[in-house]
Amino acid sequence: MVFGLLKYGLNPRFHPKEFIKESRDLKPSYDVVIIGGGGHGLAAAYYLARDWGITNVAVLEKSWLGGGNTGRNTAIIRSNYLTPEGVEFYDESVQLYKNLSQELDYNILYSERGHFTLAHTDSAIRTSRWRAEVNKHLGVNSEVVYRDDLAQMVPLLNLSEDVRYPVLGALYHPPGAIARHDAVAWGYAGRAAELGAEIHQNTEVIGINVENDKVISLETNKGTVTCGKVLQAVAGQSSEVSRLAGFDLPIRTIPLQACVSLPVKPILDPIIVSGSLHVYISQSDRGEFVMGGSTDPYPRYQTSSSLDFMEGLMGHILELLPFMGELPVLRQWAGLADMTPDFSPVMGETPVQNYYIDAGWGTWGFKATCVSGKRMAETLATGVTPKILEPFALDRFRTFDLVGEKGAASVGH
Ligand code: FAD
Ligand code: PYC
Repeated sequence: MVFGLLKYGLNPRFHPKEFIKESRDLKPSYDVVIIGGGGHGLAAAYYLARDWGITNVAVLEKSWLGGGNTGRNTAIIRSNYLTPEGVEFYDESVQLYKNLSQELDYNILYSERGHFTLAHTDSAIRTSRWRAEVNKHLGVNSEVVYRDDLAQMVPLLNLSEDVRYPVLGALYHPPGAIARHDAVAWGYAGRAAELGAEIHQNTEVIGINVENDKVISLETNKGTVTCGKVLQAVAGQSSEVSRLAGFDLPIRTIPLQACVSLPVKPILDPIIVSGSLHVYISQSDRGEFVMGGSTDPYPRYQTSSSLDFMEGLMGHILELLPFMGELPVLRQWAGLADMTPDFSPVMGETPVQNYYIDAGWGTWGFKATCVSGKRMAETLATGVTPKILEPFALDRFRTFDLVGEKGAASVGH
């Protein structure tokens, strides 16, 4: 190995394989332009090429691939939602995720851990039963477990009754998983580029030209690009970008913070969430404890971290897992969560013809990367909204046909 490193490291004629084929100049025109090089935009580019043979595609990313929420999330993947529409949708993503490393030939470190949503009150137990029933009805593995089960299954959990909010039980979801989040973006980018899509980093969309209610071209910091269809997949900037196209979204953008501890040997296998305590925690394959809580208390476009958040989070984490008092926090960061009124995404057509959105991903969109990419690609390619996406149309806020998932969000927000 040492000799190999020296041989190749010092050899000027050895060029490592370029994993993501770099695109240089923008062409004047594309069949499809995707705004946003996060997991969702890159997955859509990949499925457009793989499933529909559409490769005259450009992904425009204003900074670097996965530098938005894709590289900032806590990587939890699950389908234990509350509504039948949500469960069916997220379950399709979980199924796609399971085989993604093989499919992309890129290790996304998918790791099935089991996911526990703790219940500290009778009403939380009732919601857990409700979710378990809806999940089972749709073939998703979830069940309610109680204190004796938890003592066996998560021995590190503090089950004392002498705390502010004793644990009564939990919704247990065995397929709950984590993955290496930026590898998901890189894997999709690599394969999409290999199939012919162009990926342009440092390329920001700054204007959208609409004529007779139809998108015609985009203004970027590198010039004008005409386009057949456009997919907007910009997560925390959704309202800003849709405004460039001339319409508003029912979204409030609120920072969501997270942090990791120093890495230690593996001691916590499952993912633990407490809605009442507003915390969630898992241990990554690197050994770091990955932790987060609620969104910040007010909307704004800032990704600064706060001591306030850290104090609140740690107060609750120490109650659940007292050994965490031994571990220093290593890093803290924030992303921008686009919150919809019903805690479900917005996908599909917009008031502007040929302009589609994939938005409203709040605190829940990483797990949906595969399904949204695949199904948005189908929508763009066929011009028809697939059945599985119909409940998530923008129009639902006019007809008040909401898909209420607040009770299944990771924590209360
Ligand atoms: P992004 O990855 O944000 O990509 C959008 C891209 O668009 C960005 O790279 C941005 O630079 C680019 N862009 C913006 N404007 C423009 C423009 N004008 N021109 C060109 N490019 C532009 N979800 C889960 O399912 N599980 C979790 O455990 C989880 N934890 C989270 C923890 C935190 C702290 C945060 C912040 C979010 C979490 N989420 C989680 C939510 C999840 O991260 C997002 O919903 C998801 O990553 C959205 O992916 P995306 O590809 O749509 O957006
Ligand atoms: O959707 O499971 C989730 C999640 C966990 C943390 C943030 N979102």
